[in-house]
Amino acid sequence: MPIPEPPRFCPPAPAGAGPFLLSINPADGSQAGRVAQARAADVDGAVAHAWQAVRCQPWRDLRLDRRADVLYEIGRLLRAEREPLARLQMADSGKPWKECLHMVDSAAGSFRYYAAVCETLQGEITPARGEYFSMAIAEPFGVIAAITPWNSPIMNEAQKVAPALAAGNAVVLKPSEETPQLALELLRVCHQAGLPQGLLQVLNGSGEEVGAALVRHPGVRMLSFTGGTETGRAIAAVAGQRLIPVGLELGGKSPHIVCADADREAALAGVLSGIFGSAGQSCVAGSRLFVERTIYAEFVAALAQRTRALRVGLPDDPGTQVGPLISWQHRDKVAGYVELGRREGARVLAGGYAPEQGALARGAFYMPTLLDGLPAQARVCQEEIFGPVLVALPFDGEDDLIEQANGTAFGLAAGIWTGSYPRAWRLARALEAGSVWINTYKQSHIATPFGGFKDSGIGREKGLQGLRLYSQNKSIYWGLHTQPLSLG
Ligand code: TXE
Repeated sequence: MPIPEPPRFCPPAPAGAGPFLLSINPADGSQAGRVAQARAADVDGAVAHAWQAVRCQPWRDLRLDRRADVLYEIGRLLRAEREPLARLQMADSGKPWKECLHMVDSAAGSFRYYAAVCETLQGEITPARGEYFSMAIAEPFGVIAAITPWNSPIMNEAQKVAPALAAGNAVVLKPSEETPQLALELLRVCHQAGLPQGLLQVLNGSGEEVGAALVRHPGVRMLSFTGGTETGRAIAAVAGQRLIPVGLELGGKSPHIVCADADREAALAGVLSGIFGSAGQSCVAGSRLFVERTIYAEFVAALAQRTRALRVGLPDDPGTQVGPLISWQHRDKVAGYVELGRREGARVLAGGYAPEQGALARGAFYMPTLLDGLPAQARVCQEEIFGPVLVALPFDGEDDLIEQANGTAFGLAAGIWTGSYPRAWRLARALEAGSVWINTYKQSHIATPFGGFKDSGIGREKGLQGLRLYSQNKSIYWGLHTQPLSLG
């Protein structure tokens, strides 16, 4: 049965057509673009169309090497368009140029990786207990919903769309309203690469309206969400009611640990990049610094000096190390946390203000900030700020360290700097975190699973587990009986 053209919720709106969503460049307040806005009523059509694509297209039953061909081609096209895509990304999100290039490369890498996984994935033959042949194979859910945040556009989308398609699903994708443009580009590239129409739908709209309608839609069989913990909790509650699986990548307040025997220079550089990369708008940002008390004063003084020396600048300036935050509203939230820290008794060792002079005054910038003097239970040490704010705390010995480091609701990531292998191993095993970095930080690649303990999420993206997230097992028994089945 031929399937109709997908409903056109997604292309950029012609000038003045509305309703549309504006994307504002947080570096200077200019308009980065505008896109057609979906409403809750559009969710029905998108889900129905996705099911139509699942049922009528051979995608699910396509030979896996052919499915992989399309995914490889998406990766190749993304890579070929890396500069224009990175430029759009820079305008949408305000991220510095190099980070934008990295996001596109990472998206391309996700498609390439899941093409390879798709092509090589095997089912299992299970040891039979009778006259039959038994096996376990992976099947897609059908239509899944992917909801993404603003902090890593195209990279986050690819991390969900690539494995979900590789597993044979259709995807209805709702990107963040703050960064609506890259998902549309991904859709265009997917079609250009030969992905059958309808298998990927993009709905740009608000979370409260479109996101919530998508999550509740009875045609959606699995939910994949990256974003704030409270939104994740609300989505998980709906998934619980509906008894559908959910993958959640949520927030963090990751401990970054420096032991007295660490290589000081390496640790300083690691701590700086661990928190101030992406202006702190990273779920794995090392936002709580624990330094062994014997070197605390010296280390924190050196860190404050280097924090003050960081180059905060416009995203397209090659010398920029820290760009703007995503929006002025978000900057106010970050500044509010620093004020709260001050009221709670923090010493502000670096930053603690928004620049008010020159070109930066036009953007949503906030200076890299280092606080200390707070108890580990202070709100600033417990809640995810998602900005360039680091809180430093001393520790005495491993027991004290583990108690403090594990003493939050989160469990996404942790970093350890030490010269002792046994100590690194003990700490890595004791920390409640989905990823632990030893003498490095924020390394990540598509082949290694990623996700959180505790309030940082459910399930793992990336790697082989990232494909299984979008598949359900089917066990098949094939009778080889020489005698009819008996009741006894
Ligand atoms: O995230 P939200 P926001 C954290 C960070 C940040 C806070 C809020 O601390 O300050 O979350 O950021 C959609 N049903 N992180 O407001 O609200 C929404 O439209 C369905 C951590 O941007 O979680 C967007 O597409 N969908 C983080 C996506 O969910 C809903 C990344 C994320 O939005 C919805 C971003 C609803 N009821 C923020 N409400 C990380 N872990 O990487 C919103 N959405």
